[in-house]
Amino acid sequence: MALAVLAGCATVSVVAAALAVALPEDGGPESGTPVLAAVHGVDLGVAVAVEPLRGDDEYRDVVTGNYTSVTAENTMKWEYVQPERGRFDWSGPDTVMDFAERGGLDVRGHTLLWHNQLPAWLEQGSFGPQELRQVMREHVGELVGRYEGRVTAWDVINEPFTDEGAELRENLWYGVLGEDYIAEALWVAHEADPEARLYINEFGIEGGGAKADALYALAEDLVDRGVPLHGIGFQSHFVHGQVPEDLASTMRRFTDLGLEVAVTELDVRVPEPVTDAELQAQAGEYRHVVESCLDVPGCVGVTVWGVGDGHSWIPEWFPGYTAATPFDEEYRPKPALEGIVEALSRRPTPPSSG
Ligand code: 9MR
Repeated sequence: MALAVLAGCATVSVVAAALAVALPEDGGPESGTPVLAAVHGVDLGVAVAVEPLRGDDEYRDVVTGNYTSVTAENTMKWEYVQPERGRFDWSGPDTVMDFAERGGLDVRGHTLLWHNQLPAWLEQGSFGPQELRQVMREHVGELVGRYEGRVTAWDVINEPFTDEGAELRENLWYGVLGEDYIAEALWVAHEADPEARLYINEFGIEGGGAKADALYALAEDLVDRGVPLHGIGFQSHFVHGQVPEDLASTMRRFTDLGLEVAVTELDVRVPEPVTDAELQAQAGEYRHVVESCLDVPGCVGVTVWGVGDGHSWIPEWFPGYTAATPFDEEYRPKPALEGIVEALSRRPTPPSSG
């Protein structure tokens, strides 16, 4: 997005220019968050699902009115894109791409190599290294190549470490190809779209600790070897009351390696029953996460995981928790949105002070 050139500019004239750039022709955004994000040169993104993008006007309006980028929540995952070997289904990914391009939104591609949401033929197949390498090349080449030049960043590697630990996860790729599956996939994605920013996306690293240290060591090694790794995604699936204070310092470790970082899947789940006081406190947590990103010059954006509480993965995966996103089930803005606005309303940092 051309808005990146606005990063860090503090003068009134540049803010006015940002307003001119970012305001859609059909009227101003409800909350002004796209304009505010543009002033800081960051993306404010949201994960989207295909069905409501096709059939729910309100859903679409929340996205275009409040966000500057989208991530496909599920439809670019392997099980949907290549449900049978050699048969690619582009209907879902094309819906997301077309919607984004019509609305002038950036797209984050999610995700290429992961241990979840694999089609049965792949998960249950038995592949030797040569064939699995070929399967990986075909899939990554087809998917990344189809949208070459249209996807800002790809989560090439998703959740490479074990849930709690600092060991590489023994997924399909690791089991057959060994640790270097990570570098290989990054190279293949880079060949398919040399402009796309290529990420490792992980959870449980946001506040530092052994897993963050292990990811740092991996990233440092890849950078030293000249592998095309450009960014680290901080998924940021938080529990209310447990959002790490020192998010910015963890991000800075990675930007000091010359990488960019992004908050890629932010939500803050609250135990039921949810009180107004908790929603107010949650607003402070959303504010803190966005402020942390703005505090780090190499942080390029924050993506929220779900357009509203009615489209969030949380109630299904964490029974007893809810209210994790900035809009409620009726798409009414919640205090969390105000938290984001407050964070983005501060004066942009001039680039020289970064
Ligand atoms: O939000 C996604 C949910 O709809 C799916 O059922 C789930 C399947 O594993 O994946 C969710 O998205 C995940 C993302 O792709 C990777 N990081 C964790 C997210 C939440 O599980």
